[in-house]
Order: sequence, then structure tokens, then C-alpha cells
Amino acid sequence: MIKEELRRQRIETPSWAYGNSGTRFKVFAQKGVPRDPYEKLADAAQVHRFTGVAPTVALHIPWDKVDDYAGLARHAAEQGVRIGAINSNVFQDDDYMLGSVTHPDPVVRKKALAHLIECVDIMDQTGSDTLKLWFSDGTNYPGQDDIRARQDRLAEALAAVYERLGDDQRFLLEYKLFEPAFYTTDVPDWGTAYAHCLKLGPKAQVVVDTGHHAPGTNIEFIVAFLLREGKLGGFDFNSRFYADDDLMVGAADPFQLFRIMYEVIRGGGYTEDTAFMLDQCHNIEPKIPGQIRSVMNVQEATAKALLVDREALAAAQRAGDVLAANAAFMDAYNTDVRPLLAELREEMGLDPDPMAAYARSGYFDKIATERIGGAQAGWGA
Ligand code: RM4
Ligand code: MN
Repeated sequence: MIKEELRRQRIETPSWAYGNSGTRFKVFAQKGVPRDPYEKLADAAQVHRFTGVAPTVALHIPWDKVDDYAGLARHAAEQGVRIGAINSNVFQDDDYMLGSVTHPDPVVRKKALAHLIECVDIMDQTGSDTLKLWFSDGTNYPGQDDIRARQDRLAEALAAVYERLGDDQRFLLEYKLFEPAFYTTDVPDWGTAYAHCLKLGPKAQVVVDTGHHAPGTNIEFIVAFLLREGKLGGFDFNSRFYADDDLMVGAADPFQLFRIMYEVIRGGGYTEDTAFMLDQCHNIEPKIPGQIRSVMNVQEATAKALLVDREALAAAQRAGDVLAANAAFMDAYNTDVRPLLAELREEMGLDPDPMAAYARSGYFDKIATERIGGAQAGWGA
């Protein structure tokens, strides 16, 4: 039953999506933006309230640093959400100019590793079971550092973090082809991430950020491959037109999102073991509705992927009927699934139109009036 499958979908929203963001040119301040992690969780709870499928929120440390993490987890529960993945940050300190865990200086490497271990401590305190590791490490100029030695340093740090993980915890290693490093990046692609994870064991998996590939990369192939090897830990969903644009998922290329979700379902990855996370920034659009729209986009792509007639597709594939196989795919993609999702929401006791329901709720006016004074959360804070 497609509706049953959709009802159990879980999409995680990122705390940083609720704060101010922008580009290196300008960060635009918006009204009502949270001033601390508690207010970010309150906003995330609105997304869950209107969609019913976004019960967890990813934190970013140190952006979401608090004195009492158990208290933060309790606050989340009071709002009706839970703490999801803990995202580490070893890219915003002066010490990290030449790298973090791959830095040539062992003192800096030690500091970076201590932060990663601190993130596991926070997982223990918040009940989070997932650590997300993204490294901006790399070099800008040929000869700047030893490519091979940097891999050794990376492996050493990953092994130490792996060792520290509890039985029910895992880490997801994220790759990205370039930026901020422009010549070499130490984890530039899924193959590098996969090789490191494979060596470590089952608690190390790869996370696919859909914005972290070269243009034209076939992401669904990567998804199919990693799932087949039991190494797909989850997604950081977003859209890109050029590089790591962090736009709303399903906005730039809903067909790609459908193809990815099809491979997830085909490969048995439509389970709670795969984390469907958003990693986005809403630079010019309002943040809570931006997240609601994104969640709906993932739901729509999933519904279409579930609609693929897999028997007809398999028969066409066996028969070598290229056009029939492609038609089976396209028929599903071209189906308007919005009525089905509206029906499902009503069955779940939700408003069939989450965007309109949020707009009517008055929540935005409330936060715009209440959240006066203090420093708004934003990139790097
Ligand atoms: C990185 C990467 C991480 C995210 C940060 C904010 O490019 O995508 O997942 O935590 O940005
Ligand atoms: Mn990401």
C-alpha cells in the first residue's frame, strides 16, 4: 500500500536551515529568526506539526552549543521533536586554515579529533545515534602538502572516532568534490568515503549530499551501488544548479530526486537505517515554509517512485524492451501524486495543504513579534 509506505517516511530537518544564511557576498537577516538552538527546535517542530513526517532535527556543533544537552533534548521532546544527527564542524577555526584531521601539524589534528569525540559525547547526552562528518580539508596548490600522508592522517582520525562510537551509534562520512579547497580535497568523492568506511566496519557509512558532485554525475548510480554494499547511511538532500547551492530539494531537478528515490526503494533502502536529511539554506525565502516545501518535495518524489510498476518494468527489462521499460518509469514520474498525499494527510489528522495551514497558523507573526532583540542565529553562530 503506497499510502502506508508514505505514512512511515521520516525526513530530518537541519537546525541551520532556520537561521540566517547567504553567500560570501551577503547574509540577509529575516524577521523572526531563532536566536538560539531552543528557538530553532521550536521552528523545526512547526515543520513536523504540519507535515507529520519530520520528527527529528539535526544539530551542528558548535553552532548549536548549549550547556545542558540533556535539557536541549528534553526541550525538543516538549516541542514534539527529537534530536537527529550531530554534525561536526572542523572548518571554522583559524587553526584549520591548512586542514583539520589532515593538517600537517599534529597539534591541530589533535584539536580536531577532540572536537569529533566531543560530538560523540553530545550524541550520548542527546540520544542521537548518528554523527555526520564533513571535512573541508584539502589543498589549494600542487605540492602544498603530501596527498598520501593526508589520507593516512584522515584514516587515523576516523579510526579513533570509530573506536569511540557506542554499540548503537554510527558515523556517516560525507564527501564533496571541491570547496573550500580548490586543488585537492581529502574526501572528494563517494569512492574515497566508501574505501575509508569499508576498512572501519559496519558503523561507518557514506552520506550522499546531493549538491556535492560534479555536474552531470549520475547520483542514482552511486545510491544503487552503496546500497548494494550496505554502505549508504543516508542523504543530505538539497538542489543545485551550479555547485553546492543548498537550494530546496526537488526545486532544481525533481526528476533526479525521483530517480534517486526509485533506487533507494529498489535497493531496500527505504527503511529507518537510511537517514533522509535536508541540508539546505534559505537565503531569500522564508525558512519554515522553505522546509515544509522541501519535505513535501521529498514526499512527492517518493510517492512517484513507489508508483513505479516494478513487475511491468522487470518484464520489459527482461524482454529487452527499452521503450516499455522507460515508459514504466515515466508513467510513474508523470503521475500527479498531490491528491494522494493530500488524502494521506487527512487520514493522518493533518491539513491536506501544509503550506496554507502554516500560513494561516499565525506562527510567523508570533515569532516576528516575540523575537526582538538578541543576536539572530546565522552562518557560523
Ligand atoms: C557542508 C556539508 C555539511 C554541512 C555544512 C553546513 O558543505 O554539506 O553537511 O553540515 O556544509
Ligand atoms: Mn551536507
